[in-house]
Amino acid sequence: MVYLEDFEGKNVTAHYSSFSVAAECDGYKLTVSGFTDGGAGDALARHNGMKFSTFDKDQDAASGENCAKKYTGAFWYQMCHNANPNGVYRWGPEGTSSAQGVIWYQWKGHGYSLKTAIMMIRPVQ
Ligand SMILES: [Ca+2]
Repeated sequence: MVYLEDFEGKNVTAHYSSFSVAAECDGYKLTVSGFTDGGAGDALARHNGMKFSTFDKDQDAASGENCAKKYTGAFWYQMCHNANPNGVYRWGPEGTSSAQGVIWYQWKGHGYSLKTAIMMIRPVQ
């Protein structure tokens, strides 16, 4: 479950019935499915099947740029993201530094940095 809060006191969730991360030799590839909307929208769909990228390990789908550097985060970047939970903490509307903050695009767009973003994972029973 992904739990998100904005600076206006609202909170939403996104649930996924399956979430797994592959081994280092597979680039920590993300496999996520079974979305149920709790108001947040499905930002992770775009990231399904992507490897995990950091500023010094570019494994994204964008040739010619480093998404982790460009968006000051580390994530399963594609070209580049609908979610950036490891981005810079920017206290809400971002202005010109769009999409570098704590972003969940399907809820607040690329220009709003969230107050809280928590990803909670538990083993399947
Ligand atoms: Ca790249």
